[in-house]
Amino acid sequence: MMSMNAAKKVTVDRIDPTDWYVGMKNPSLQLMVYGQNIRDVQDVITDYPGVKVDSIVRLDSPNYLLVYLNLHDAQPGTMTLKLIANGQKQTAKYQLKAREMKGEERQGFDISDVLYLLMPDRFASGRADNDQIAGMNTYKNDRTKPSLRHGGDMEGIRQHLDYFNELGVTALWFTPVLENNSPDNNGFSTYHGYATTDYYKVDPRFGTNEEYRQLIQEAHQKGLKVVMDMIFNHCGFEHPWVKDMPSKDWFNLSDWLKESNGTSDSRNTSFLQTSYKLTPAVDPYASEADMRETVEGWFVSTMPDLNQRNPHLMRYLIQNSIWWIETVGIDGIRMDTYPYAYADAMAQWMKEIDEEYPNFNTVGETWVTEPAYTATWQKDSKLSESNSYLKTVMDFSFFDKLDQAKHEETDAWWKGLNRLYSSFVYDYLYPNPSSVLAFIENHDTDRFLGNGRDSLMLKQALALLLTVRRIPQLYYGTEVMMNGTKEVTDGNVRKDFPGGFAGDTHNCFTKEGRSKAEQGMFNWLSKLLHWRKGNETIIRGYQTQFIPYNGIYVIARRWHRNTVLTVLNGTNAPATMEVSRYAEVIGKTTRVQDIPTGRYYDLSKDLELKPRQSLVLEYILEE
Ligand SMILES: [Ca+2]
Ligand SMILES: [Ca+2]
Repeated sequence: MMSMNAAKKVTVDRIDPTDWYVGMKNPSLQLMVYGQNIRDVQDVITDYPGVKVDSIVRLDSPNYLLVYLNLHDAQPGTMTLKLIANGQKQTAKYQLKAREMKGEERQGFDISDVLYLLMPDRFASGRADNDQIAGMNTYKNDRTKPSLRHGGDMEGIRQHLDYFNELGVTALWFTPVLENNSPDNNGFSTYHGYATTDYYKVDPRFGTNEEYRQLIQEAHQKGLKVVMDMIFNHCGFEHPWVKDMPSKDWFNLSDWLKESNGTSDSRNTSFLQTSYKLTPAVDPYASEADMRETVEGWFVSTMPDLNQRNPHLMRYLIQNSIWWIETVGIDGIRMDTYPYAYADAMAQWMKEIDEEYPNFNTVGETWVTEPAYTATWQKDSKLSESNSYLKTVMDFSFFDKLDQAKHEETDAWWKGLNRLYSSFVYDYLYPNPSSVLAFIENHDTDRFLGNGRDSLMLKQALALLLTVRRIPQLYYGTEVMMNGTKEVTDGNVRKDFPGGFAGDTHNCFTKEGRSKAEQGMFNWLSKLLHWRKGNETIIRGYQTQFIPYNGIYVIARRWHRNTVLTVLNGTNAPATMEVSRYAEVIGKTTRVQDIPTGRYYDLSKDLELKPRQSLVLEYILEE
């Protein structure tokens, strides 16, 4: 045993953030210094002009030290920090960079955009040399196994940037790209990236931080925004914080974590899994027991739940999100499992992002199927006691109602498209309905088509999604009718994009490679997407909806006299649209064009619709 007085070896092994930026509105910077016995440091000194050491915070682990700096008057350059401990002096160099642009200049995604969600592992592989990375935890690349890695990467995405332009989407959202160095065994999959093991490093199987930065830069040159998926609720079991916990309250359930001795054994009786129920977060009658289970229970036993009430941890996470904005130039954030984290801490995060980047946007994953729940999470909601500052929430109600409607005939009251009509009624609850993100499928749901290929119903869903007062989000492959359900494995709704991988004989990146049905859907959708770009009626227009009648659901968007009329026959039989019923949005208009097909229709008489037909009619209202 070493005596208490003996000088222990002190090292500086790592500092997070890896570097930082001067000229931020908030001049404060937390450095998390990791190294052997670094807690023994008595003093931190720097003579770099404009930098002051505000405070030093010691945590429970001997190997962490937090140094809070104030960079108020600092210029870009490399500063030297001197850390004095046990009569020894350690020095660390730290780079302060100039910002590429002011925070106000960063423009987030909004209703004028269409997001395209893709999984980097499953979209396209541009390099084979990153499929196996030496020194990482055990994993396999095997494209025949839906739950293992398939080798997709940043370079694969980069090589197909023109494809997104051809399709007509304007923003890309990748599922998490940060390092997930968890072993691919015991049935635990890692390709999806939701178990972060390094908040400052892109997973090397996807590429380097520099490749990510270049990909975003090239996307910007092609008019495409990039949204980064982040997770503050939990990290991966292989994160260094798990084996050497910075402080006792770094994780929820940290006692269990210690008892389990770094192994994920959920049989331990003290383990608490989240109920996956988000109602306690908005329920005025919620019990503390339920609330605790929701927020402190772990998502799964391999993803330790972070305690965002620890202000030092939250500062680390807030800085991390700012660092990625500054370093790679993302245009938005999608926050995973938003309501599973502490609401006050998340609101503080959003408030700070809003102050630094007022035109940036973040969407929180708010997986509740009633608008009355979802709306409370949107910024400035009067329904909530405290402001979340979260600008964009996800409309799972739209997804859910559509999922039910697609199996039903639209009747005279509740069923079929009536469900969508009723869901939009609740828009009065949202402070800003134009900043609500809607989708028909994503990586966590069955594909819209299930195991079928019903293109008529898919067109109805897409026609609605792309014309209503929402930020639309597509999921990769919808445009070529990719299908699948989660029944056997999530991997079946996350299949490889055809043509993205070496040896693919089916190539959906080119017209020639697509089947007739795939090309038909691609064509129809891309016409709608290109038309939607910059369309003022869709971006700013008022929305008027009509109660479904004769099985037909009609929604109008109007901006001055410009009108877009979405007409959906929600039945499996022909139906007649009685034009006079819609006189207030049709007036004396006669000849109108259906955007995705280019066909003309005559509104001077009743419209005969085919089974499940969808029309997106655009015209200038004649009064
Ligand atoms: Ca690869
Ligand atoms: Ca949590």
